[in-house]
Amino acid sequence: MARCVAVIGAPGTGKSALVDRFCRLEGQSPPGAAPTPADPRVVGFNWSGEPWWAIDCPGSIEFLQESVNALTVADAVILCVSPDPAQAVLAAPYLRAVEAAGVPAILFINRMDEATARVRDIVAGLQDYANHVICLRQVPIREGDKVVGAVDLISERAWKYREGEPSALIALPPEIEEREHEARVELLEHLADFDDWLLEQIIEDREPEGGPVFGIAARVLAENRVIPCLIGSAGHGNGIVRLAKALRHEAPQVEALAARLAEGAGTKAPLMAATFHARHRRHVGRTIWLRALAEGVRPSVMLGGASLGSLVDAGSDRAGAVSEVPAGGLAAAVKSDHLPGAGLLTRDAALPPPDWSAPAAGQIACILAPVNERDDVKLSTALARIAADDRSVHVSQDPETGGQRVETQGPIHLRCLRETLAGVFGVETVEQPVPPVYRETITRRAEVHHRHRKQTGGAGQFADVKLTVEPNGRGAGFVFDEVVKGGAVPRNYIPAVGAGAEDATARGPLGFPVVDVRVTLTDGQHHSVDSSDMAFRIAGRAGVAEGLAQGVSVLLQPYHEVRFHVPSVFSGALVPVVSALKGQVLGFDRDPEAKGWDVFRALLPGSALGDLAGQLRSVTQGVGHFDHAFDHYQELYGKEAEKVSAERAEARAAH
Ligand SMILES: Nc1nc2c(ncn2[C@@H]2O[C@H](COP(=O)(O)OP(=O)(O)OP(=O)(O)O)[C@@H](O)[C@H]2O)c(=O)[nH]1
Ligand SMILES: [Mg+2]
Repeated sequence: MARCVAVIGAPGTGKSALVDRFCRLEGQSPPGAAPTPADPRVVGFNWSGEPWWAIDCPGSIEFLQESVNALTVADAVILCVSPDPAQAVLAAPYLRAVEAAGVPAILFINRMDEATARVRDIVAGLQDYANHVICLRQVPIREGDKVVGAVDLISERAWKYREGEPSALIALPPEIEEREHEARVELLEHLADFDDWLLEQIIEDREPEGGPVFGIAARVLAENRVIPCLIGSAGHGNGIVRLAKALRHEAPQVEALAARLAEGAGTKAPLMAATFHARHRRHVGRTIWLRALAEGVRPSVMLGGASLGSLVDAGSDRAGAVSEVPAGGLAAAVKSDHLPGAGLLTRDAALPPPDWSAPAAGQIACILAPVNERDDVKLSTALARIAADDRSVHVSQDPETGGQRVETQGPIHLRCLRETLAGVFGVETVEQPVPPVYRETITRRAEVHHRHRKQTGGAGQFADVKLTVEPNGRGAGFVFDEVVKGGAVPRNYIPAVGAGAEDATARGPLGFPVVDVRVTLTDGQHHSVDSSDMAFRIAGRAGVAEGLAQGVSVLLQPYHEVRFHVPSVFSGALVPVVSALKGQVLGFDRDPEAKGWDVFRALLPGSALGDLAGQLRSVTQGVGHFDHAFDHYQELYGKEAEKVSAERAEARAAH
């Protein structure tokens, strides 16, 4: 039965080089690069008489969702890391995703040809970000500074690396015996935490044999108890066979994945398949990548509530049709628009993907407008289709401008999205900044008297109102009230005055919507023939507009509560970032959901959100992210306020 491994990790850690090596294990030539930086590369290969699939995920943190999606369909994951302990933090987002997913994971310290640090220090650096114990399974053999081979700590066999070829078995070099013994004891102790037999052997001071220990290692990985760590160099082809053997013996079969997914989804109906990627192409339409979790996935069967279209090879999706995907196999579906880009499929329904795979909040926002105005509808349709498949894109209508507000994970993600819009959907776009949502209010109470009277031809219009317009508490919004006595304004007209008052708050003297104002109708007059709802509404609006003009306006700027999710080592570095943006630090706590991470909370003015992703990434080596929610409005005075008001006036004059 085919098994599937997701290969994830920070950029340049050698994921693609490793997957190429897997292909070459049995002489297959590796396929070319993924079509775009946003796409995973899906590669099928054979190994020891068994079919395998590797999902070579993009490394950029902006496409982390692709790695997360791949975790939903993988039997095991290989997390590639650099041998530099200073870069351990770059693996933190991936360790976080792996632990949230509960998928068996193997760490692969790649680029050992460049390693200068001790392997135990590299592992210690990574351990800061993992709740699972990371178990070193090999120790390197060094000649001078150079790593020339490795010892397997279970079999206690030593291997000398050979350039681009399988390593040669050698006798255990005497100088490494002590280190080997120490590391082996540590490994066995970790494994013994999950195996009574092994614990007994250790207590009785017996040397356990390799065979049973390999069996324990396989079970412990399948049960997701520890994260084993292997070492090598994809670039030089070293340690690859050992890693591939670990996969072959230790990665669970697809039934384990199907059971885990079904339990998470709480479904009784058998899961037939899971989808993990979608791509739109001009003329071809939409292609969806899936993994069969059971037998019986073939064209025209019921899958996900409708008939499945055709299937093509998952690796070279231009190649021939596939008539059946065996359980565990991958394929790409075309003409199956009912399938979600990521989801779990029974025969009759498409269920949502697991909760732990939920997307991150958008990190940068802009408004996308079509270059050609006629493409308005086309743009919104295309954006809706893209966002349905890529959950890390968030599209909404901007309440201020009515335009298409698009939030992505960063500038490369946005560029890829715009290329898809242009190349696939034929919509060229321009990027516009999201205007900050300023508001205004008044600081002084005003009393106004407004009479609306019109005598044109037939029926006239008459309404007379006396109003107080006064500041309301911050955040209390707009309130309309009345204290009219003796029917001076008949009851049935009062709601019209209120509606008119509210109309007037749509735009205040500074040009922004008015909030936190209380309007009270105190008195007035009516006419038995000429008064109407309309007349009172007009009077209410004009009266409140006058009151606002007298009330001394101030600008209000929005403040958001921002939650930064960062490895704890960076929390201190956020303090100056928040101060420079005129924000206020609220505090930080350990993130209960991710080892080694903090949630750092701050209040920041809305105008700071635009550049926040860039600043956050520069102080967290690219790995931090944030989410935010509107918190409150706060007065803005002085030069800044003048600048905003002047810009608003200019914008209105231009329209
Ligand atoms: N020295 C050395 N270089 C390596 C090794 N593995 C990969 N490389 C090189 O590192 C660079 C990046 O390797 P890739 O395989 O493209 O890395 P990746 O993780 O797929 O990168 P992204 O897909 O961009 O995230 C390439 O130039 C590789 O040739 C290795 O073991 N040793
Ligand atoms: Mg790559």
